[in-house]
Amino acid sequence: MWLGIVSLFPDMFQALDHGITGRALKDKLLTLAHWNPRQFTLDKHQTVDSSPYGGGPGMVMMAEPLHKAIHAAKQAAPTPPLTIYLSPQGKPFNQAAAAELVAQHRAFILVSGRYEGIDERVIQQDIDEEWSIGDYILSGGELAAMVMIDVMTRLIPGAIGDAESVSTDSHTSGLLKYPQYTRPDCFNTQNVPPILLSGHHAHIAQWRLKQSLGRTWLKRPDILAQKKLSESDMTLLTEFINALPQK
Ligand code: 4G4
Repeated sequence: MWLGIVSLFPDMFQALDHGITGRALKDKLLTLAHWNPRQFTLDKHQTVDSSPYGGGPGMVMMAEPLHKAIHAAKQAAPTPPLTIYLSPQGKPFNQAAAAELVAQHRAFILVSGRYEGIDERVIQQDIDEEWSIGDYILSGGELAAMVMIDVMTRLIPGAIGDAESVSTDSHTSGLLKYPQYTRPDCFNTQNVPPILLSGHHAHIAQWRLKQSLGRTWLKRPDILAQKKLSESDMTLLTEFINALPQK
């Protein structure tokens, strides 16, 4: 997956040199290329921001350096790219959106805004889609772009080892993850659920599904409402609810 990044702070993306994204970069499953609007001013001391027309607080990223940076990124893309702007006004980005974007097998350009945002004419002329990673305000689009890159990289075939596994991830199944335990089997008087030590793989899978259904019912009823439950799912969930300690 090729990603062109347009940002005033390209060094921030070094955070991706670690862990799963770092390995995907090393293995060339992921390629990042950077364009800094600062490099597209007429001289390097010229500004990339200016006061908003109509007045008001803060500054706005000027159209020309940003447009030139996006244009250069588009020229360098290996295939016609989808150009994405990260903003609080965007469509809500989630696991399903990430899967659909990765399934497009496109090159992507991610535009990260700073200050109070970018000149609207750049959005109209250069941006294909506007996405938001959640209902909160960040100081810049870089962290939002890195969140998108991290989520999407995990969905590239081969980027995640068998040991890590996408298919049992929370949100891939539409359910929250079951509780997990590792050594020792007793910690500060608390034991690991005995079923997990039983070696009965079918029973363990059923216990985990019951926990996933129960936790989703308890913690994220909004997600559970989106999901079609089978007869056996309903039975497991009912057993989970009936086994809860009485309030
Ligand atoms: C565009 C307009 C994305 C971009 C204004 C970016 C939150 C998200 C920015 C701004 C962002 C998100 C500086 C307010 C950069 N904040 N929720 N900030 N601001 O995806």
